[in-house]
This record gives sequence, C-alpha cells and structure tokens, in this order.
Amino acid sequence: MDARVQQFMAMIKAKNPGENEFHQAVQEVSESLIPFIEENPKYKHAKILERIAEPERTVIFRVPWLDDKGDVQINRGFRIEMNSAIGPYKGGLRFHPTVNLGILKFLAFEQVFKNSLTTLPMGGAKGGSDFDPKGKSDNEVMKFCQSFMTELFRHIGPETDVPAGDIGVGGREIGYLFGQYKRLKNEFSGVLTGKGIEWGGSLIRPEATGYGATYFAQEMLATRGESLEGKTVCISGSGNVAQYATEKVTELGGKVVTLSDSNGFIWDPKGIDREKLNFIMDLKNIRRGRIKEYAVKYGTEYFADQRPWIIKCDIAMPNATQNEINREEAETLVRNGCICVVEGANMPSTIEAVEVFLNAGILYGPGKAANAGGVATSGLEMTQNSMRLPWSREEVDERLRIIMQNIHSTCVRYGKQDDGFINYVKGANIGGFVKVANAMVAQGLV
Ligand code: NDP
Ligand code: 2IT
Repeated sequence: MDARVQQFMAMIKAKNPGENEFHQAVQEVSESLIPFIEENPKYKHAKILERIAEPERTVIFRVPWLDDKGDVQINRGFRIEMNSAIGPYKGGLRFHPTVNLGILKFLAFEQVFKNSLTTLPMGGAKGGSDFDPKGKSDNEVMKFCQSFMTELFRHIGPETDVPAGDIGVGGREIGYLFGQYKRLKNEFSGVLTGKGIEWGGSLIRPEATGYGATYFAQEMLATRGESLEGKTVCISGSGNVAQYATEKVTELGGKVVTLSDSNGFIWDPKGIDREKLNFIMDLKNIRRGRIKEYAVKYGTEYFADQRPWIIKCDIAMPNATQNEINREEAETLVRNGCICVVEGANMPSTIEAVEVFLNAGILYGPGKAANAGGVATSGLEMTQNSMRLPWSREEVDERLRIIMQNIHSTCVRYGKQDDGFINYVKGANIGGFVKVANAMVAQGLV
C-alpha cells in the first residue's frame, strides 16, 4: 500500500475503531484519490478527503415495538447523513440483523460518490436498522416501520433527506414508512422514493437498479466489441436487484443460470426464463420463501451454504450483499473464463477480489458506478414529485439508459490508462469525487 494511503488509513481506523466495512470502502476510494489530490492542491489544502470521510451528522435511536404475541421488542435505528454538498441527503434504508454503524457508514460513503456520478443533485446518506423482517407478519413489519419513522421523521424531509429502499426494505416497507411520515407531518410530499405508483412513485423505479446494472454491462462489453447476446450469466441474490437484472439480461439475449439467497444457490443450466422468473417473483415478493423451492419445482441442482461463483460463466453479477466474492472466488471466476464482473450490490467484492479482476484485465464495474441506476431513478422520482407530473415508462427508462451511458463515459474519462485499459474503479472514484469536492471548496469550511 502507498505510504500516504497507509497514513490516511491509520487515522481513519483510529477514529472509527471496529468499523471494518467502512475502512474497506474508504481505503478503496483513497487509493484512487490520494494520487489525484496530490496533483490538485486545492483539494489537499481544503482537506476534502478528510472531511468527506466524516459524516455531517449521525443519528442513532431506539425503536421499540410490540410483536404479535404482545411482547416488547427493541431495535436500533440509524441515519447517516454523510454529505450534502451537491443536494439533499439521499440513500436507502437497510433492515437486516447484521446492520451496524460501520456497515451503514460504508454504504453512506459509497452513496456520496455514486449519487454524484448520476449527474443529479443528490447528497449521500444511508440508514436502517438491525430489525430482521424474515418471519415477521405484515402487522409486525408495519408496527416496526411506524415506530422507526416516529423518530426518523424529525431528521428527514423532501428538501433535507430523502430515504428509499435497500436490503429488506421494498414497496411494503416504504408504504408503511410513508404513511406514518404523512400522519406525523400532516403533509403529502416526496420525502421517500420507491413509493407505490398510485401515490407518487415512479414507473421503472422497482426495475431501475437491475436494469441499470445491465445497461452498464452493455456499455462495458461494447468497449471490447462484445454484447450480452448468448452470454452465460451468474447472478447472486434473488431480491429486487437480482430479479430485474435477470429480466433485462434475458431480454437482451443473455442466459442467467444462477440465483441465490442467504441459504444457498440454484443452478439452472437451461437458463431462468420468463415463466421461471415469475415463479421467483411470487416466491420472494409474495410468499417470502427460500430459493431452494426453485430447485424442487424445476428439478435443478441446489447448493446449500454456497455462493454461485464456482459455476462457469462469461459474466458475473453479484446482486446480494457486501463481500460476497473473495479472492479465491475471484480467481475461480477468472480461471473459468469470466470476462466481465458488474456489481448490482454495494461492495460485493473484497479488496483482494478487486485486485484479481484488475490484474486479470477483465471488465470490472464497481457498484458505485454499475448500480447507480437505482438511486438515479429515485432522483427522477423526486423530479416528477416536484413537477407533480408523472412520466411514462418509456420516458423514465430512456433517461435511465442515458444516465448509465453517461456514468460509463465518466469512468472512461477518468479511468482510461495509457495502454487503453479502462480502470473503472479509478474512473468512478475520481469521477464521483470531483463534483462533490468542487462544491465543498466553493461552500467553504462547513
Ligand atoms: P433485497 O432485500 O430485495 O434482496 C437481497 C438479496 O440478497 C436476497 O436474496 C437476500 O437473501 C440476499 N442477501 C442479503 N444479505 C445477504 C447475506 N448477508 N448473505 C447472503 N445473501 C444475502 O435487496 P436488494 O435486491 O434491494 O439489494 C441487493 C444489493 O443491491 C444490496 O447490496 C444493496 O445495497 C444493493 N443495491 C440496491 C439498490 C436498490 O435500489 N434496491 C440500489 C443499489 C444497490 P435472503 O432473502 O436470504 O436474505
Ligand atoms: O444503494 C443504493 O443506491 C440504494 N439502495 C438506492 C438508494 C435510493 O435512494 O434510491
């Protein structure tokens, strides 16, 4: 590691003890940014990197609620308001038992760069709770969401901070959260995105992250004269991002052969077609069951407690969670002929796995660029809310496509090496940084 990065990381680790995922995200970004900042002293003098790694505000709160048995439950709620230099705080809420301060700080940090890359005016934030929606009734989820919003509402607003979904937070949860906000504030506003289509949501927002990541893959592949047509694709996860990535990849001629959840993965060498995807959508979004049921229904193989990266593929799309591809798995993917890794999830590859991809010279699209279509379409939802005018499916999809093309161009602009190789990590980090850094310099010491 570069000595300057080492010194900076020692400071970050001392200030944020035990927050491993946050350290990882900051290290990856600072490896790109520190050399760039050396060449641009105005950022160095203003200590932009040091400031960008310190949240503007962190809110942590108690979330008490009554379960169906009448027992009291207590969870912890968080909102990390990381950076508002270029717009109101914006970013998702994650409900998962593993949620802690370090995980949400890494996500909020990534969000700052990602939101900047979209070209829309959105600052960066993330929030959530260690609440586990699995096995909870609709009534329990509603009770929890109402209690969570009873504290969160005083910290957010359509011009201040606009949350959305992430792991464990989909349309159902956004509905309950919105209902409680409206009741507490007596105001109907665009305070959340991912809303239902009848009450201020945007068409294509549910599809946007998976579609956007697929559009980004198309752009990457095109730089090598390739396309998705006929490609075998391994996808992890089976939630929002995985489902719509499967839909779009299939539509564009690719064959998705794996999907997973936290218990294991299914391998369907024939490919997951429309009918099979409908089964998964019902299984995951309505019945809230396990992916194993797919293997039972379609007679395919199920690999308990394993991840899909052992399966031979041309393209890998990690769409589940952070650190789901380690060094060995990255080596297996490369050895098996994988030419492109495109991240629908946030930081799914460890630092060592990223090194493997870059050293192998394959197309590697980091999450903050590749999965930015979700938050970009949240930005488009905010625009429609402000105008009080909804756009058609075609209009939103076309804007999403253009935004993903622009993000790709930004990555090329800042990440293309002299030998022609596009380092999308460097491109996304610097491309996301410049706008935020310039805004911070212009706004003085705040
Ligand atoms: P969902 O909750 O809809 O789905 C998450 C999927 O990932 C499920 O299949 C889940 O399995 C699996 N998963 C979650 N945690 C783990 C874990 N610790 N180990 C193994 N599998 C796990 O979430 P999304 O699809 O919305 O999010 C997926 C990823 O995409 C996340 O990294 C998120 O931050 C990122 N993302 C999401 C965006 C969005 O708009 N939704 C936008 C940009 C990025 P199980 O059901 O067993 O928990
Ligand atoms: O990680 C992400 O970009 C999201 N979960 C979406 C955030 C948003 O505000 O739409």
